[in-house]
Amino acid sequence: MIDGKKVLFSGMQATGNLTLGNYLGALKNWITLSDEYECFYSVVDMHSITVRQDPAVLRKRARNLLTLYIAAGLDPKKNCIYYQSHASGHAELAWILNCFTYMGELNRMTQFKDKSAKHADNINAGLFTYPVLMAADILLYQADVVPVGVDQMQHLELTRNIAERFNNIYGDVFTVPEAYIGKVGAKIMSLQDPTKKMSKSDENPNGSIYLMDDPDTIMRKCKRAVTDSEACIRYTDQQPGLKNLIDIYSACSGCTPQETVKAFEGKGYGDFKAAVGEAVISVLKPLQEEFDRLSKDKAYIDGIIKDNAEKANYFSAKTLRKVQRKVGFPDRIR
Ligand code: ATP
Ligand code: LTN
Repeated sequence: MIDGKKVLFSGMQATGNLTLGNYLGALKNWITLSDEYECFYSVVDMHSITVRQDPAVLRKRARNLLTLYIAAGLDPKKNCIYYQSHASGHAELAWILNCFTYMGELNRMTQFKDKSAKHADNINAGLFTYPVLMAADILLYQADVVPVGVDQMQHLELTRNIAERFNNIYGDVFTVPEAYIGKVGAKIMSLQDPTKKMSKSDENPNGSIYLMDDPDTIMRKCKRAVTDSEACIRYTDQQPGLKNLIDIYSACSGCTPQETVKAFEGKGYGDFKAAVGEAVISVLKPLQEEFDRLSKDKAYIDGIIKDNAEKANYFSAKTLRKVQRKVGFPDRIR
């Protein structure tokens, strides 16, 4: 609890350009929840270097991502929007938690398996212990709730297990966090292969709608989305491409999938795809305009970065000192 409010933590990696999946699965829920909780939204740049990065590109992307959090509607005066690498407690707590995490647990993580298959020439220890750094992110702020897409559930379960293990040994040190998964949009699929999740690292750019895509590109991608030959608008697993478009439309226009199906009853796929395109454009256009405006205001963004790094360090140090004392590190002499 901070000032009587429960705490929320979430983060995104600054790798690649954000997709509509990232927005509907995560960012959009962050905004909905931000009034209710004391929120920490991190640009997790330390996680990004588990795969090789060009330093200049990473720096640029991290700043764009931080700006995008604000452009999407998160108030940086109320929410702590900051770079993970600016709060040294993340790395310090991650080290301690590494000593409370088993190799067997990390070996089971599907994201590790996927990423090591994808980056077979660089299976580094950081990629393996990635979930422990994520646990440290969350536990450092005593987060009650963590809004993420479905793909992060396994990491969140591990975080809960580590917290409970630590608490069983040392008493109630960590809040055990809950995942928050949105009702619609928790797993947006590729427009070209609806069995795969829409991902910023997909090689086929037509599978993903990027948050910075212009209206023509968005419309073209929606119209070319893979569907089926049933020619009937239904929300079923047997029509995964169409189901995904219904999810996208519903999440963008704020209705349920059932309402969407009803609204398009008897319509052809062509009409529906165009409506999906329009719905996506109407969500992304204001976001893009705000992003352009904020990007030009260097002093404002720099101020946010500085103030929020201080705030993150202030709150994270509290937990870190407590943990250090519990495990037996000597007190500091002041
Ligand atoms: P990468 O392709 O580089 O692994 P990613 O697109 O999966 O990246 P992350 O940075 O890992 O994105 O995810 C940021 C947030 O967006 C997480 O909460 C994740 O669960 C959510 N997310 C990512 N892709 C989707 C998707 N297709 N649908 C819904 N949520 C998603
Ligand atoms: N692993 C997440 C990003 C991430 C995160 C976090 C999300 C790192 N630390 C803490 C929620 C809470 C991902 O790949 N999407």
